[in-house]
Amino acid sequence: MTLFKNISFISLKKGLNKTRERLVNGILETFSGKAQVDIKDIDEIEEILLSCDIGSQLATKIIENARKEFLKETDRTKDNLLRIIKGELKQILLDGSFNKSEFFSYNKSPFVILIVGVNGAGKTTTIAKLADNIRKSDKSVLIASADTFRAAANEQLETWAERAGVEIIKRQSGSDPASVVYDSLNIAKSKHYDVLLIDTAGRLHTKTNLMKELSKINNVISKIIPDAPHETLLTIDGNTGQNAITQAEEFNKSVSLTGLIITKLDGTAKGGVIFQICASLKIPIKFIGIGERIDDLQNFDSNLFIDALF
Ligand SMILES: Nc1nc2c(ncn2[C@@H]2O[C@H](COP(=O)(O)OP(=O)(O)O)[C@@H](O)[C@H]2O)c(=O)[nH]1
Ligand SMILES: [Mg+2]
Repeated sequence: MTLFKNISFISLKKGLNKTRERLVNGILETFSGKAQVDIKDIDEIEEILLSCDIGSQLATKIIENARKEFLKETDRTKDNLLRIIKGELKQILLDGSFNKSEFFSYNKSPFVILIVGVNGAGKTTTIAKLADNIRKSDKSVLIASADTFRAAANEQLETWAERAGVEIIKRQSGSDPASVVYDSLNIAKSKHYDVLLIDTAGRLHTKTNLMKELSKINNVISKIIPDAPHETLLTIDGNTGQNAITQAEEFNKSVSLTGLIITKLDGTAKGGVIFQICASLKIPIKFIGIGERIDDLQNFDSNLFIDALF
């Protein structure tokens, strides 16, 4: 069953404005005033690719491939070069075949989703957005506020939960997050909620004790529901660059990640990080955040992403 599907091409396009401006307009401007692109000038777009956080390895590969392909073309206009680069970028997303527009689906009740990530990545906001989408698709959703570390976390989640119109389970700050998770799971089970979303405290992947705490939360979950969590999603700030890869690798050691959420793509020209992530990790991108409002979360779809970007 599909949990929900939320893609608006218009919002996606708008959300990717800054990256498009730098990437697409940047490439076109590099060759402005020239009727034909000189093969040797193709190297000049490397800097643009790098400034969008596409990563140096990938940038080199894209340029090499684009040059080879462009050589075979009779049409040497900048528009044709852009078409080739678009094709190269699309291929990167499609090669991560695990990314192919599989909409978020569930077959368990409660379907348990654990959200993890570093501080400020957008976990709480994303949970609210997920909750809103799930509720709108007529499924019941409960939120566990297991960020017991930050005093204001409960309040923040409450405000959001209110906006999304869903219930939340919370405890005093400072209490054991695993116990909030324990209680929430039991409530979700006994009251037959369709989905349980678990918010967690932000933690640096370099802090071993906090990473152990995540493993403990995981153990509590699987003790109550053996095959849960059904999804463990790492939230990554789209401005993170290369560090996104490190974060994913490190978190994956403590909890086995089933997917990624890349947030704040609207606020950055560095949306090229999506390509770097697809090329380096074997973890699917499930959602992207393209704004601060509750409806600014979308399912990630490779084809639509490329089309919106260009
Ligand atoms: N522009 C933009 N801001 C976002 C997005 N997602 C989250 N934020 C903002 O990022 C900040 C941190 O978000 P929060 O959910 O509290 O992060 P957490 O510490 O991981 O729970 C907040 O100001 C959010 O409004 C997004 O997709 N776009
Ligand atoms: Mg939070």
